[in-house]
Amino acid sequence: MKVLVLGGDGFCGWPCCVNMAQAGHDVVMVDNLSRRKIDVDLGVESLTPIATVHDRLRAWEDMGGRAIRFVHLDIAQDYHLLLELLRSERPEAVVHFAEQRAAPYSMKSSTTKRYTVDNNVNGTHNLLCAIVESGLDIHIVHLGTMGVYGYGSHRGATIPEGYLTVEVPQADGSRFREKILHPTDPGSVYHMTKTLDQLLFYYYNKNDGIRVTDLHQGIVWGTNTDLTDRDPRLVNRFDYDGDYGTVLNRFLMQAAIGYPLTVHGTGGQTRAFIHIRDSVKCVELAIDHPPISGEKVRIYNQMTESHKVKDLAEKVAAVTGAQVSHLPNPRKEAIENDLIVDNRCLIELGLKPTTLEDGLLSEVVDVARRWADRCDRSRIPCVSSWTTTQAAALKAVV
Ligand code: NAD
Ligand code: USQ
Repeated sequence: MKVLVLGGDGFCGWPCCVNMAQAGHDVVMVDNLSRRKIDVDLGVESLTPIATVHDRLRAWEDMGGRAIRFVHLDIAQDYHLLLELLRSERPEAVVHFAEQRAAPYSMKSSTTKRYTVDNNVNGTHNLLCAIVESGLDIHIVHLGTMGVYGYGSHRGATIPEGYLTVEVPQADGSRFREKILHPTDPGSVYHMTKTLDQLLFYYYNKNDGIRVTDLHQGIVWGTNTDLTDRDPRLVNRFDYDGDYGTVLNRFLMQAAIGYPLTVHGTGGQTRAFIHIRDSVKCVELAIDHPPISGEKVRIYNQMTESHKVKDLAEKVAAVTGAQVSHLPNPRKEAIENDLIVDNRCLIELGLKPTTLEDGLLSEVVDVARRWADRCDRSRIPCVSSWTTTQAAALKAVV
């Protein structure tokens, strides 16, 4: 199958590109390399040393991998080039990873808020518009987020896979039942862009019959897959800094360098997690099982387990002997929440989850400890605050 991977140079996209090429697909990687540029702007680097995009692709071919072509293109800005690319390549599927994905980065300033909205919403809308204009029947597989459902209390209710069945009371006392998109409750400007993506998919699916699978993914942890582990030039990125590092990978790296684990507030925040290997597998499953013509947007909850942040810190501390610290929370978020998630669809399609128990120790030893000397400790603190209230609380402890 011909597959375009938008954002294929990123943390989730790169292992997906090689996995699809290995599976025999004809892969075209599209990226504007903005993530690498943001590293330069922020003055940070991936903990793992990552090769340039061209060296990565050459290394993959040197090792006998099926060639992956690279197209340098900004999907949010270069609409006509994107349309031309669709017309010339005629892909059967487009996997869409190409968004600014860090919540703290999206909350840094009015500039990063506006960039995140412009980039993410325009990029998704350009893709939908270009597919309609091309007249091609292309399946979009989009990487959405569990965060669209929100992290307030769900009062013990299980979060369904995208759609909620509601009963609507009528004036005459009768009721009717309807399946609606689950209400959204974003917790950052970044998460808000994902809720807007959802509406764009809903509309273009209803109006133009565009086939979409929206993968509501939890926090991805881990670094490499079996394929990106095969050569140092294929190694995947590992973000640990206060803007782009996600909680579990940050804890693993902090444990490896003897830095007290940075729990925000009480650590009562519950979040959903998935290992990078499983993330890659889920995208493969989504591509192999496209929606049929006329089907509404298919939504899968792409996560394998939920944990409270403080429990994760304790697990990592138990394995490594790390200290745990509780810091003022730079985010405006519930201090405690429940999170029960229905994830049956991907399990039924064949996903076999990698659990924390399977992977934690090897991730600390093989990756975080190995590259510990590349860590810039001054970039660990999370300094991007959600409002002036959180900024003042952060300042009070400096
Ligand atoms: P990433 O930043 O590592 O990768 C995104 C890639 O997209 C980068 O290579 C970047 O250069 C590219 N890109 C961004 N805007 C672009 C544009 N306008 N045109 C072309 N390329 C562009 O992020 P990631 O962690 O790989 O995340 C990929 C997707 O998965 C994102 O949409 C993110 O929201 C979603 N997701 C990630 C996680 C996670 O924990 N990493 C969890 C849930 C969902
Ligand atoms: N947290 C800490 N200590 C840290 C870092 C984070 O306690 O050092 C806490 C945060 O306050 C938050 C939780 O951990 O309560 C998760 O933070 P995170 O940075 O790991 O994840 P988040 O901001 O939600 O974003 C990440 C990805 C994003 C993806 C999302 C999936 O960056 O692209 O969409 O996970 S989800 O969380 O399911 O919405």
